[in-house]
Amino acid sequence: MTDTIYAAATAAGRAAVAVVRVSGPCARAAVATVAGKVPRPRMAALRTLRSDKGPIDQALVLWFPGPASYTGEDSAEFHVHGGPAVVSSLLDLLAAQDLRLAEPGEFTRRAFENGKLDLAQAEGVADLIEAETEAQARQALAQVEGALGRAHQRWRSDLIEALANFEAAVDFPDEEVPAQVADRARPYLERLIGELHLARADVDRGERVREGFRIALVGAPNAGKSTLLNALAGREAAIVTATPGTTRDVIEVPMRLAGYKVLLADTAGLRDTHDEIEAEGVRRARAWAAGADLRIWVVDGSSSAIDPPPEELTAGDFCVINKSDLNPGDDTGRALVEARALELEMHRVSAREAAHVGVILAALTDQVVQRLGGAEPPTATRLRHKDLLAEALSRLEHALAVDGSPELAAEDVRLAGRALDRITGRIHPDDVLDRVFASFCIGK
Ligand SMILES: Nc1nc2c(ncn2[C@@H]2O[C@H](COP(=O)(O)OP(=O)(O)O)[C@@H](O)[C@H]2O)c(=O)[nH]1
Ligand SMILES: [Mg+2]
Repeated sequence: MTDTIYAAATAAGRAAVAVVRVSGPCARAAVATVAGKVPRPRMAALRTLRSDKGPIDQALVLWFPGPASYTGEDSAEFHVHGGPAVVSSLLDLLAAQDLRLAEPGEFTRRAFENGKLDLAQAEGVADLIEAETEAQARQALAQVEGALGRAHQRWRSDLIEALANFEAAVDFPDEEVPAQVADRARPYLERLIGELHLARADVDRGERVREGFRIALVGAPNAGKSTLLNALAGREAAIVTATPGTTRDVIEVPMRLAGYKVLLADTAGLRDTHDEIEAEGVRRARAWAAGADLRIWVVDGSSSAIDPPPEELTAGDFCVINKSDLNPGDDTGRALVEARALELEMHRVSAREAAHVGVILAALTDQVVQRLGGAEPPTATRLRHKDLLAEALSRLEHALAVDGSPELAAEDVRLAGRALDRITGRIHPDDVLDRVFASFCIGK
């Protein structure tokens, strides 16, 4: 028989209310022992919780008989006063019965195993708990509501049509007809391949929304990168000095722009150096910049010797000519020409002027919204999804390519279907499940 599990669903510490949940075959007995009369299903009831030493608390008790519960099993919730002593007395009381403390994510894992949600929805639950920004929450909620599962249903019906045609071709006795029958699979495969390509491309957007859009400040020492970072972040996150080579580590500052999570990074000034520590800083700066979604090349507009643009820059990145409060240096014109050739978005500012910094902030916000926004949140949002989409795509493209052999094509389509099934967990290797649910907190 399955264990009955319990855990605090709310974070530890002092709070107005804490929620303790129980799920499994002994849930009803646990409620009866702790709270006396079991409340009517799904109706909150005020009960005094008691141990054999006396009353513990007055609590709201909810009883959810399975299968119409979150986990699909008999479950219950105790809403108690959120003091650490009350919560720990209740947990002790449950432990003294035949109940076991839940593993991280075990409630949701049971919900998955009882068919209450698919694996992508369970991942959405974890993302919703982690969500710090509106965009993250919107995307996670779409996933909890089964957006990926619905896409999977559509993909499956195309797969089944294609497979049926290949199999009919295999079974055809007449030598001439199979090719024509197999040809009927083609439009289904082509449509499916198109959709999977779109979904795979969208994973990058989904990942950025989840993990944060990465913006790197790069440029020569003393250009004003740290000053600009502090001004954009609205706090002194990085040290600013007149000594070139002050910033050595990558300093990441999380920000929120238009409801999206953004990571803004200050990096070591790019220059050749014999200082071992600074050289490592330059290496890290370049690596971070190369992996970023947007780079801001900061140039000291008062300098008479400006280094050529860093190699990591790509079209659409920003070029900020800084220190506009000082006289322009002899080299500024050349930097402008080079930036234009690279199709960078140009801004001439002083990082010390709040109004100028506001302009940069607005321009960055535009970029983030342009690149991450969209009418619909992305359906596939994780590397796990992307890998499986890529596997399905390569099978399907192979199926289209193996001309004249419906047997081989049918096998490819079947393997593609298996890859897609693993996205929603219709087929679920245990190690994948362990990994997905291990990222949860206890009590969810
Ligand atoms: N006049 C002027 N000085 C600036 C401006 N921005 C930064 N600085 C100064 O330039 C020096 C180097 O700035 P810092 O932010 O440490 O440059 P980093 O090496 O690129 O991080 C510091 O003394 C700053 O105060 C600006 O817009 N105008
Ligand atoms: Mg610096």
